[in-house]
Parts: sequence; C-alpha cells; structure tokens
Amino acid sequence: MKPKILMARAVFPEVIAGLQQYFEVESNQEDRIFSAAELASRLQDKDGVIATASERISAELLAASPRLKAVCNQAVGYNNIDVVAATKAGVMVTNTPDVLNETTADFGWALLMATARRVTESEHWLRAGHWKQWRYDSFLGADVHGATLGIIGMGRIGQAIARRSLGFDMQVLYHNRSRLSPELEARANQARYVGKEELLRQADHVILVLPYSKESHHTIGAAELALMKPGATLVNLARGGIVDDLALIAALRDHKIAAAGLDVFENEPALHPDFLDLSNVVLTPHIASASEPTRRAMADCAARNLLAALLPDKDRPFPPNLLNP
Ligand code: 8YV
Repeated sequence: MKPKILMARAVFPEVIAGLQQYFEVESNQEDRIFSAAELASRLQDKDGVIATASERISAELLAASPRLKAVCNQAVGYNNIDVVAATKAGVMVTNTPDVLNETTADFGWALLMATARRVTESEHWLRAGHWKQWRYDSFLGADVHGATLGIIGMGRIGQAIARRSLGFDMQVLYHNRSRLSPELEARANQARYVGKEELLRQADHVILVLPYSKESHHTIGAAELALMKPGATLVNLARGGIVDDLALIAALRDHKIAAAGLDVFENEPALHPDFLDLSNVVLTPHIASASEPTRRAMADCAARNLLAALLPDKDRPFPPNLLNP
C-alpha cells in the first residue's frame, strides 16, 4: 500500500504525477486555502504533507494527525510550522533552501531599484495620462550606485544580494545573529559586520532577509525607523512580522524614511489597506522566489524531501526529467 500524502496547495501538474508513482496523493489543484479544521480533517489519514508558508502546522494540528510523519515545506522559511512540537511528535520537517537564493536575491534588487528610483509610482502616473512635459524635478529618487547598503540577515540570500552590490560600487554593512567568516565577508563585497542600530543609522538602503521567529518579530518598529536616514529606503523580502506595519505606514506617511519596497506583509494576503494609499511604497504579492525555474526547483525539492522522509529505502531518484520534461 502506498503512503498517503496531501499536497496542500496547487503545484505544477508534473509534480503531482511524479509523486503519484510513490504515494496516494490528495491534491488541491483548485488551490483553496484550507481552514485549520479542514486541514486537520484532511490530514487525519495522511502520512505526509507538502505545505507552503500559508498553512499553519500548529501543535494542535500535529496532535490531531496521528499518522503524520513528515511535513515538507515548499519554502525556505518554516515559521508556519511548530518545529518543536513536530520534533516531539517524531514528525520530520523539511524546507527548500538554496534553490531559491539567487532568484530571491535578484528580486531584492528589483524591489530596491524600483523603490529607490520610483519606477512603479512614475509608471502609474504615466498610465493615468499625467505626462505632458519633461520636468527637472520629476520623480527624483535616491541613487543606488555608490550608496551604503545595509543587510539584516546575512544568510545565503543576504550574501547573494551583497555579491551583486559590487557592480554598483556600494559599501555593504550587515547585521546577523553571528558574524560571517572573513572569507565569506570578502565574497559578499567586503561586507562589514555592525550592530543593528549602526546599520540603520548609516545605510542608505536597508534590506531585510532574516528568518521570522519570536525573536525577530518587529525587528523594525517605530524606534528603528526613527534611526534611519530621512532619504533611506527599506526593502522587506523576509516575512511580514519582521516589520511593524503600522509603524512603517506612519513613517512613510510622515516621510521619516523616503520609501519602502515590500514583498511580504503582516497578515498577508490581507495587507493593511493604508499601504494602498501611499505613493512611496512598492508592493508585490510575495513573489521573490517566483521565477519559473526556481518555483519548479522548490516543488521538486519538497517532493524529493517527502520521498526521502517517507520512503528512505526506495530506489530513487525521481525521473530526472520529471519537472522539466
Ligand atoms: C515561498 C518564501 O514562495 O521560501 C520562502 O520562505 O517565502 C517563498 O519563497 C512562499 O513562502 C510559499 O511557501
């Protein structure tokens, strides 16, 4: 008998077909977000689940899922999963690191450039028919080249962002739980380790790429925003809860900082409506990893993780052309 698994969200059909070789798959190709109760009822008879950041895998859910042996997140972040409870219950938890580093770093730059140079704001203005003549002061933004970049969270994605800054002649400051080795600092455009406050005071552009946890909740709130330069930009690629959205809305409205580029929000997708009224913010719907090859690689990685967790002795690998036929 094949183990039973739940694919909690829609995914590339090839992934479902690949998984069906090994598992009895309950899929969700209509892509509904399950309520906690619905998720619990679907997990009743499942041995494994492939989840995304949208599914909360709580201690209660784990306790109510007697057969569950593996929760495989299709994401590098896993703050949606109670890992302590899972470990106690003997449930393996996996994520999809590395495969998304470069794509997410690219998007960090897209948001930084769009935010500093007011790309989306000026496009909206143009589309609304306001462009009648050239003006010396139209959409003046901040320079990116030659500026000081502050990166909070210098993991693999943070380092990939820093490496790209070499081409913009930037100085890089970073703050992290621990300091990188001198070799890694050198590869990350000679990034300099500083305290969070010093970084916020000195950086022209701040990018957040740290994991979300109780400790990193509201890493950026009113006090931190007050330390930033009035012309600074803030980019959040990490998780919504890392920034206090109400404090950020106030800072943007009062021009305490120049602008923000946000791919993640507290309570997403129901982002705070006040963001929509601000012109100095670039808003994207949690798409930093959304290039076609990377989303395929993430799905492939989660599927392989599930296979390794539930059928460790099975002949593998997946047919190599499964996801890129
Ligand atoms: C995912 C992400 O697209 O990997 C992560 O942690 O935030 C994104 O790449 C999203 O979380 C879906 O699970």
